[in-house]
Amino acid sequence: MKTFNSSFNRLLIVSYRLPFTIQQTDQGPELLQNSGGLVSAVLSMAEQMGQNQRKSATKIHWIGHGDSSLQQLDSSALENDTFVAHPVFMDEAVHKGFYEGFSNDLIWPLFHYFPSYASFKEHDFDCYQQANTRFLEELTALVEPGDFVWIHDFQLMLLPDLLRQAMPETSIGYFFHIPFPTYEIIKLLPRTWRQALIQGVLGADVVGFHTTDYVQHFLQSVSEVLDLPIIGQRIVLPDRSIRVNAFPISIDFNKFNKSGQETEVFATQQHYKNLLRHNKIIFSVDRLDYTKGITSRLQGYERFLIQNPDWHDQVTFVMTVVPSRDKIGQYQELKREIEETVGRINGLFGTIGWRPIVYSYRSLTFTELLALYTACDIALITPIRDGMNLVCKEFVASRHDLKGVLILSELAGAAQELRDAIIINPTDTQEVADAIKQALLMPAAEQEKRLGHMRKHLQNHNVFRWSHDFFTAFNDMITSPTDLETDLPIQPFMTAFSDARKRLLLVDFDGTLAPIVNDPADARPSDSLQTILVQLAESSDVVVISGRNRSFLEKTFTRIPVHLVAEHGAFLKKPDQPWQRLDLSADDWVEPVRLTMDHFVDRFPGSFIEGKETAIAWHYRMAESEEVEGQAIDLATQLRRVASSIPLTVIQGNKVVEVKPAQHSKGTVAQTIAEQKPYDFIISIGDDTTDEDMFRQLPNWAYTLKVGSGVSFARYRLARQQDVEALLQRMNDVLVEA
Ligand code: GDG
Repeated sequence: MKTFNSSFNRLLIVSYRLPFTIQQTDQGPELLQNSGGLVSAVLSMAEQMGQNQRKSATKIHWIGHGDSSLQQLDSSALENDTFVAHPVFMDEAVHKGFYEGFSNDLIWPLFHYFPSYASFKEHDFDCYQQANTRFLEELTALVEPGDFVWIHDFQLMLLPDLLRQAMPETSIGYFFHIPFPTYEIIKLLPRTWRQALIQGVLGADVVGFHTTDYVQHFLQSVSEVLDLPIIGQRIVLPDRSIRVNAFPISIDFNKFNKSGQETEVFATQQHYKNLLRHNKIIFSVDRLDYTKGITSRLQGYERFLIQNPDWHDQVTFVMTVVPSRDKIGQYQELKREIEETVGRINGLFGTIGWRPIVYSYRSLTFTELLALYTACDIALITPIRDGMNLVCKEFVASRHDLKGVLILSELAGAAQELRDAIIINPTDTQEVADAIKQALLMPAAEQEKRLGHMRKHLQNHNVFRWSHDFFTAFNDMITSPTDLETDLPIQPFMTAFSDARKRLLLVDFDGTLAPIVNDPADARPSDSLQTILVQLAESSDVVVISGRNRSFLEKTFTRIPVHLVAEHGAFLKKPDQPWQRLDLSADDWVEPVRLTMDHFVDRFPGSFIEGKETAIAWHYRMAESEEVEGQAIDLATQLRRVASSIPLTVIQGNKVVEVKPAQHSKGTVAQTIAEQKPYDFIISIGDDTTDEDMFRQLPNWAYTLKVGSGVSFARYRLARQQDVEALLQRMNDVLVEA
């Protein structure tokens, strides 16, 4: 394994909950760290960072919400040899709206695909913003140059960007522990909220999710909500990019493997087995939550009992529900429903000597938990939705005896990894019933084989690997920033370019060779790009293919020996030759179109009409009205009606609506040029809708590249306009070196 670059100064973890308890000792209160997976992962990560944990300067700092009981404590009580806890205090009402409201009553149900449970309250969003800002205040007082800040979970989605704005140079990681749902769900959030949440996350340098599905959902939302270019798994901003990846969280395998063999665990396990008269044991443990599928699990078990009377009195379902949020109506209702169902099933099937379900509503000690993991014959894990689910991984790791069967819902993130479980859909009660029967009858050799595979996987993919992989991704990201954001396979592309005998470069102008500017008259390629074009033109046919008129292009490229195509293919000019007119259509359509456009100029100050020789365009980049984008669509629709009787094309471009004869397009002209010589290398680059004609009509072996975001026919993508220059520069360098 590659070791983590120790160039970071300190590690700062930010999560809603602080993983500590304060223990009263003779010396006063002491900070005791809990033994959760995240704490173990963080400790191992600190080791990778080469921190000397004995030196107070390099302790791990953990920032999390602090309840009022911590407020009275002296700061020395919030520190031990390894950690310094930084409680974030906030107004009780703000905390309620932030945590109970926006986090637990909106994001939690929505992101677990329970939209009908989601409550959309503006006040809660205000509190969420305020609470994230409170976390920021704590961080800004603490963060020093060279620190690494790792932010966790859905309560703090705004924090990465808040921190980025306040301290732009900070190294920020973000990990999301719950599912990231499809865009159809994200769309249910008010526009400004969804923008704020996604923008918020993008403050990080690396964003991690449990599964590739969640990664894909997130990337789609980024593209839909913020319209940003995505290259592979990188989201590209003008000045930096963000890496998005799947990092499936895991457990400390050795801890569970070892604990499963401890004497105390073994004794408790034997005790349980005796109590249950050596019946087969089915086990489940979950926090009380509607996402966990507890009632459908009970229904599946009931169906199994109905269909398999021979198993009555032979099997016991030990079901533990851990108390959670039971002051809230919805959770009380769920608890009532669970308890009613348990009562009904026990009443229906139970006998004096046999209770089909042993139900408890409490939390288990670690020893009890391990005893049940190792005592049971079946672990029945059936969430309706779960980001990952660690219980199933812990069960597998505890089974050093290679006995037992895991039944796992396909809707838990863990199902992507634990393929040797019996995978079920929790709402299909027949499938659950069948799975229980299959598990009870599974031969020992098969149990061994399945558990063996899963244990091997978890041994290799433990929680230390999880944090290590996250940091490796982070390190790669910051140590090798790229000046060229593209998914083009650079090496083979450059070889094809330098080996070619006849090369053709077809390049759009606005948004491709020149950045988009407010006044179209001001657009020009940078001086360095002009030099590159001059050099490339020595070895290749370079064609600037634009919607601009002849005079603008001629003036802009006076001293550069490139071919010029004006007005989307209406005119062509070879270097040192006069213009050729390719468009021969009549222009009697122009006046009615101009009249329609005139109304829009009147309505939107700042917009104007550009009359070309063969086309007419309405530009509205400088119109400030909010409704202009919608009105541009209306104009295009009206013009299409006019165009239906004459062969015209209406183009909706970047802040422009343009009408031109349908006879020619960038596609027809690109095709004509490409066929004029025996080219063995063709590249075409463009950013706008009109460039799509070019991408579509060139031979399929041509390299077609779309600049920026949006769907495209192009085979590859360049993220930003500045990447065009970077690519052309590299192409030029290859020829110089050859
Ligand atoms: C989020 C995501 C994702 C449970 N009951 C008892 C007990 N536990 C321990 C288990 C396990 C942990 O709690 C539960 O882990 P989960 O993975 O199920 O869920 P969360 O941590 O609540 O939530 C989830 C996770 O983050 C990690 O990214 O997997 O999808 O929702 O470790 O052992 N421990 C003891 N007694 C109990 O009664 N001692």
